[in-house]
Amino acid sequence: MSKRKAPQESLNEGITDFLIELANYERNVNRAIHKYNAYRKAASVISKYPFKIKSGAEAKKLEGVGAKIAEKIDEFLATGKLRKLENIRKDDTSSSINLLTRVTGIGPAAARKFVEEGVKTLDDLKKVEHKLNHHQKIGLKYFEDFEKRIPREEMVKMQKLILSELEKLDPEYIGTICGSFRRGAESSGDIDILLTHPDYTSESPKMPKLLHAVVESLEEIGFITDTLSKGDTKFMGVCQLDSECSSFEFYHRRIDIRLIPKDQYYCGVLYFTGSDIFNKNMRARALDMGFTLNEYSIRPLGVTGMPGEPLPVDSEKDIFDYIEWKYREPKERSE
Ligand code: DCP
Ligand code: MG
Repeated sequence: MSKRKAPQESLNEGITDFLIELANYERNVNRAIHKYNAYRKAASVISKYPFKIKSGAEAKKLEGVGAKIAEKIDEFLATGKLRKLENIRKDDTSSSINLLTRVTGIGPAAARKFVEEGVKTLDDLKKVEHKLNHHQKIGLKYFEDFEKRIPREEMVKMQKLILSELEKLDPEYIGTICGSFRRGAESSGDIDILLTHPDYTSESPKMPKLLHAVVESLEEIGFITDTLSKGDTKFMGVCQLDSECSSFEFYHRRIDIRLIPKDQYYCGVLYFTGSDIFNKNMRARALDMGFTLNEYSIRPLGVTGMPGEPLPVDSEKDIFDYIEWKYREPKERSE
């Protein structure tokens, strides 16, 4: 999961920008995840609205924009700013917490704790490096790199390299680069790889070797440079393309690799392709049609509301078919 989201471009960028800033404030400083979701949702519908918004009332007609957000839009349209945001930006504690949560490995709770101890800047963090765990140390070391979006061209290079390593190790591996890249984004925040193998299913014993062999070979060729965490089914780390053939030094990038049983693979691919808003809508549709859908499986709901056994899934399309939705290409899954 990447921490930096692509800025939304739209006719109403001023509005969507302030909504996203408020969303981050609610999540990082107040740990109010519902408010965070509400602001994100409003920003998302407004970013798709094809007209320049002229009043809060106009925006309020959109789903997900309520009275309070409409009021803020009116204030912003009238004055070009928002008192609430001005105050938040002025508030030393809030802005320090916001900054520290940009370091991977530091969540809202850890950020608050650091700030309460007087650790408020990246320089402060460097001074208390002994208090950071391994993940946080790496997050601090590559702070600038991880803030940079990855151009699609570079994503394509990394895809080629990763898939060719898989092929060399065992042609039966199936790998998919998911996330915004799969949706066709011009830039991505990180690399999300899903991995499976026909020998590995949810009935078979765990097969961590399948994951570790891939990680080790990517380390050997110098592509994976650091490990944040490595379990039986999930690797989180850092990678960097070789700069040998170009004068340009590539940035370090965040990479996650997940090993998924074959029978759960396409529910995983669907989930990790996103977008998160599309996923929410698809889960809601599944519920309406009497199914429960998550990153592992789709299961029918019985009359009592108890989920039954997972349904067989051999492609993403199978999942769309169960809920009687027309298949949507990844590019068409922004919401
Ligand atoms: N996801 C989700 N709900 C979450 C987090 C993630 O449904 N709360 C899914 C949808 C995302 C995918 O996982 O598309 C990958 O998460 P990222 O945070 O990496 O999101 P993207 O890849 O879409 O964007 P970015 O380009 O910023 O990495
Ligand atoms: Mg991503």
